[in-house]
Amino acid sequence: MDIMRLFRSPPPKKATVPEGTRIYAVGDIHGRADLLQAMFDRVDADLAQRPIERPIHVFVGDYIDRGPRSAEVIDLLIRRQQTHLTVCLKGNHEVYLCDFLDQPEILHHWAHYGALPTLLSYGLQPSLNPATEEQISLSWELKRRMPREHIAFLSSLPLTFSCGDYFFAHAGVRPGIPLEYQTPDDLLWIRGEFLNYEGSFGKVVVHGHTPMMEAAVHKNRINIDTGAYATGKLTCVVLDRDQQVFIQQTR
Ligand SMILES: [Mn+2]
Repeated sequence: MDIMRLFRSPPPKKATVPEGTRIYAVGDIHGRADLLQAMFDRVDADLAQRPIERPIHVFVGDYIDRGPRSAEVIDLLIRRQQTHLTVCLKGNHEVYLCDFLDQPEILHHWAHYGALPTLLSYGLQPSLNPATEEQISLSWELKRRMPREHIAFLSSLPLTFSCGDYFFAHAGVRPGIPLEYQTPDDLLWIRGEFLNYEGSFGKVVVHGHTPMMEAAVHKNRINIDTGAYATGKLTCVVLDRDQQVFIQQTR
């Protein structure tokens, strides 16, 4: 008898979500309210065509910056939450915006990450390279102009979500560390160590943060960031039982 046969692992089980649940997970939006609205229409059409008991929307963060309509994206997400079961995760860009309200000096860093279009979307008029005094007045002015519900929304975003065999986080996770012990820094910022790792993370990680021309399905992770602000392509992965289907909205 072949003793090794006893130890041979069974064929890998496909990742699933619980029966009756369907997840619509959307990648980095970055101020593209036009693509987000069009994506909602596509999701609504899909739900009308094949209804399901428990549809869950998951957004993997980076709602603002770079693209032109950040404030409007936040509005759309807040409104969507009122009518749909929705999980909005925090992205590294949302951290910058929250921090800026108390620490005007971080604009120095945030500006390199596409902050100026976000400030413009709230009706501010930053110069191209704001010095200390202007940073302080922009921070005050933003606090004055931002709707209360936007501040509440941004400061309450969770870092992770888990459903069935899937785990959702903005950037990814650090290999070798259990999912429940991941640090905010890794969940929001990690790239290389996560992207290059081919082993199991315990669940299939659905993430954004690192833009690709096409969504990428790997054994251990799915990247749904298709660089909407630059490519005009917003991606949603639909997870239903063991199926993974993509909706791509381009403009
Ligand atoms: Mn991003």
